Amino acid sequence: MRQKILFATENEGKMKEIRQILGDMDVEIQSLREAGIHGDIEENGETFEENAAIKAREIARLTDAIVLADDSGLEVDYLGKEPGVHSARYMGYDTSYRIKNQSILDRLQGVPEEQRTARFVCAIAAALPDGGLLYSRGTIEGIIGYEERGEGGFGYDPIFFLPEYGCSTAELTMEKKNELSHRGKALRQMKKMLEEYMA
Ligand code: ITT
Repeated sequence: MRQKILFATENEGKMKEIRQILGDMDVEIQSLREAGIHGDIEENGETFEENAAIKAREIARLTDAIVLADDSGLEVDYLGKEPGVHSARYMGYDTSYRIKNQSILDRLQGVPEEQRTARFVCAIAAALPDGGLLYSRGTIEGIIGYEERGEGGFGYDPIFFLPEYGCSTAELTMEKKNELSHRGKALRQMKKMLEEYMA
């Protein structure tokens, strides 16, 4: 039987990026929705790694599959690395990203470019059927822009600007974003570790 990987996320934006990178593995990849699992998990860890492990472990109790989870977020240096691990909860889970993004732009009003540095961070944890855990991490450095730009990606992408590319991550194709992004880097590392584990 083909090995199954369950990705413990309810974020459809993440799931699309994940499929593009892991899609060529010889495994079946399922989202929580596809597996019919609704995980209401308290992400109360203090680091991305802790939260990724909490999600992966919690869902692994419900399945025999390898369970992967991504915990990620935006660190804005001028805001003391907030929203960080609170990125999804910032101003409330259900608040639209138009409003969340505008709030960050407002809090950085008048702040010069050299102090607008920020990064996306992604930690991925894999809970293995033998009880083991694997971790990977990726980051991408950028600056907080001056307005929302682009329709691609999700979340904070429209305000995350890459000076060397002259655009926000919401203006990149998904292929290009995956090549450069925190999630792309963490997923490629994890893919290698899983291929070794399954060999
Ligand atoms: P799951 O826990 O179900 O995976 P979530 O959206 O709650 O979904 P996180 O707790 O990991 O996920 O929060 C990550 C948040 O960080 C996400 O909701 C975005 O606001 C932001 N984020 C992470 N990666 C991003 C990216 O590539 N582009 C834009 N925003 C991103």
